[in-house]
Amino acid sequence: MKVVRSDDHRLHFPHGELSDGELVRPYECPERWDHVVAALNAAGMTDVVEPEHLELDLLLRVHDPAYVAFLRTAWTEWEESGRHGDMIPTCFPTRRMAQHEPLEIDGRLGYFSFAAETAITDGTWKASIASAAIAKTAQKHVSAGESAAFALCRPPGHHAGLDYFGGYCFINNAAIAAQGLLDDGAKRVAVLDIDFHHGNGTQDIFYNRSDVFFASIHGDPLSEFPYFSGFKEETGAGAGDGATRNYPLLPGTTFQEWVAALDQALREIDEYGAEALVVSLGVDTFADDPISSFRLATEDFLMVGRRIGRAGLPTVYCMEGGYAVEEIGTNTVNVLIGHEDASP
Ligand code: SP5
Ligand code: ZN
Repeated sequence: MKVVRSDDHRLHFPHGELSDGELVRPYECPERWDHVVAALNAAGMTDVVEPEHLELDLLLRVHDPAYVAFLRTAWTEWEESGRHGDMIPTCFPTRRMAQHEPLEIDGRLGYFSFAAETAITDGTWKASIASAAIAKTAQKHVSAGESAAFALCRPPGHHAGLDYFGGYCFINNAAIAAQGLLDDGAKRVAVLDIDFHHGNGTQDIFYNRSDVFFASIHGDPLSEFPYFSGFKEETGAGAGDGATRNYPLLPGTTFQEWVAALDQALREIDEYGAEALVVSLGVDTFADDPISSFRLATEDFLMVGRRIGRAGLPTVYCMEGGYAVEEIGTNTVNVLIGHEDASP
């Protein structure tokens, strides 16, 4: 399968992440990418493609124009107002408060985000655009007839909503891929989100739409980030009623329990009649992940890919989370190898 990647991800690396009351080295770090590339090379998956240029208009297919404008100029505004540290939001609108977009950059920073663990830094916009271009390019190959492609996105995307960033995500790469599949002819597309965390951003973007089915398997939001979405009763609204499915699972979930949810999600994607699939591929479900609580083992990821491959749908894999840096490569590539083994 084609692998799309770019070195531009290195432009995004904030100095710290607010975690457990301290500013720590970000879990979402550039070495994650290096380990995935090393594992791809070791597995002989070397059909590498450079990303195409991304038309900014495409961002507006899945994000709000005011949010895109904010993200594009945020760092410049910050510097011009005399700040030099990373942009860490400190004040958020809560229930009933988000009525006016503030004029001042601190206010705008909080208005367009939902979590303070994610900072914007000098190269964040460029890296995020490059990451989205990677998803777009992988999608183009699949729309042109490839059975699968892997978008090695960094920063990840599935927590980025219509008009907000957070959870290490700025632009929703999986949403870009799903929209691209539709624009290039698919009538119905499914996004299967197997990252440990609920894909709140992807859900937000497609919640009212019937042309994208969204299914997410994740840590129960009552105890896991992003805390406020991913509950079972969230099933879509309006035209999208019934086109969202959430499988929250308890901390400590084993592969056997997890895979039962996967099989159910795949059945529902089949019943929906998806013509193409986007997989938000996070491997933070791994037992030794430092910020997550499921118990998948390295070998299990082979089985994950086989099951997805058996669905027989043209598939775009987008890299999301996974913070056990030493193992992220093998775990990710195992999914891709499993997929190739199984796909018809
Ligand atoms: C793409 C993705 O996987 N984003 C995840 C963002 C999670 N950010 C907040 C995590 C808080 C975890 N706190 C546990 C710290 C362990 N000492
Ligand atoms: Zn995650």
